[in-house]
Amino acid sequence: MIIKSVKYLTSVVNKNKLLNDEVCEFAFVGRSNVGKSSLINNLSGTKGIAKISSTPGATKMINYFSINENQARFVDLPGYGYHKAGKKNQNVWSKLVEDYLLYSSNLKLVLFLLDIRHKPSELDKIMLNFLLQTKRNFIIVATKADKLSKGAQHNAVNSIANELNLNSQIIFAHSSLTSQGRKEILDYLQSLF
Ligand SMILES: Nc1nc2c(ncn2[C@@H]2O[C@H](COP(=O)(O)OP(=O)(O)OP(=O)(O)O)[C@@H](O)[C@H]2O)c(=O)[nH]1
Ligand SMILES: [Mg+2]
Repeated sequence: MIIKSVKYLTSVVNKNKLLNDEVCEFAFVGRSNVGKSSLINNLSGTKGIAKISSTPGATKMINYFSINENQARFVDLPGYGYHKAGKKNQNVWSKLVEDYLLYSSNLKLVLFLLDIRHKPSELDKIMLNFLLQTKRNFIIVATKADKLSKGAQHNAVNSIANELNLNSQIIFAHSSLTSQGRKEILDYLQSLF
């Protein structure tokens, strides 16, 4: 997929406001801080379109971005798994993410992000099962690949595949710093049209 333009469209906090038209959507799911907004910016080739924060839990709304004047949309979903000190169970799982995955009629593919350096958490596994239950199409993006050598990346991708019982073919190692994996992911998105 060649991205010529990306524009912020709107943000919603309620399932009744989900966009509902003919445009296909690619949604980004993963724990807080895993690199969802950075991946959107990197794929877009525009720095700073999606807000990046070093504070976990920064994205609390569903943010929609229009690609190539509505050829498709990127959907930045709130991250999960963030405990604010003293506020137990706050934001562990946003109902909004669940609602989007259950009810969006536009969703074509979920890009499910996992940090390449870490074993998937219990919440990651719950999310994976949720995606399998809802029968949503997904790929795994193993983020922050620049933090590992090429050899270590290969091992990490295989261990994520083993841990989650998935084919390593659907796991894309990616770095928002070096753009490693960007072309492969965009080619995959293109193949869905
Ligand atoms: N080294 C490296 N750092 C990254 C990469 N992607 C993201 N980061 C850093 O990880 C932190 C979180 O990135 P975000 O893109 O804001 O993460 P997010 O998943 O959108 O986080 P929430 O909106 O809180 O759910 C930031 O400090 C980024 O600079 C990457 O590919 N490589
Ligand atoms: Mg974000």
